[in-house]
Amino acid sequence: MEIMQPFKTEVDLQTGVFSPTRDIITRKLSNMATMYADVEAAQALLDSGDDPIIYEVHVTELPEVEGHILHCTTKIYPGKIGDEYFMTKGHYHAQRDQGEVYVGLSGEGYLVMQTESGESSAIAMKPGTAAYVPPYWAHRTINTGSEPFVFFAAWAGEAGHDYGTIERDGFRQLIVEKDGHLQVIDNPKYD
Ligand code: PAN
Ligand code: ZN
Repeated sequence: MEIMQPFKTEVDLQTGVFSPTRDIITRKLSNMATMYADVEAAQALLDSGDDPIIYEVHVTELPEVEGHILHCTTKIYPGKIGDEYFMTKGHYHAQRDQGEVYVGLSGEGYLVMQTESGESSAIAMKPGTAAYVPPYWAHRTINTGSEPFVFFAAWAGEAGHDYGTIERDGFRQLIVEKDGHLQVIDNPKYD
């Protein structure tokens, strides 16, 4: 591996914005409409001409190879599709034996995880929460508050991302608001 020069990024702890500006990935509802449990509600919103930004990811550009530590901030906007809060797509790491660390910066949310052998976990996050995604756990974050939920993440360069498994199967647990209360429920479409 070549010697790289050290560098730093100033992170706005409220918004997650990187300075100097790095790459920004924007995910709109149209990029993930079928991932919400209430597909009809998602489609109705799109049909009305509304395609809200669900989340943005500010990423450092680093080689995706062993030895490097990739890092980014994610800002999930507040909102719901049907009863389900705005969330990330979620993924397994392509190399399943690679973990990750998340640190809550602002707002509040949940980190939902699951393994391919049937385990599930839902961890509440707030500013200052360092949450660990161990190897083999798929992970998705959800904004359960009324302000943007912002967190920092760091993971191994060789981990890679497998979105297809979650796009096909979804998550076992959903984070929804029912009767004005947050609930962690079983996904009726998961089998
Ligand atoms: C995070 C996620 C980020 C966006 O950096 O990539 O929060 O979520 P999706 O990748 O599921 O769209 C991470 O887990 N990296 O490995
Ligand atoms: Zn990850």
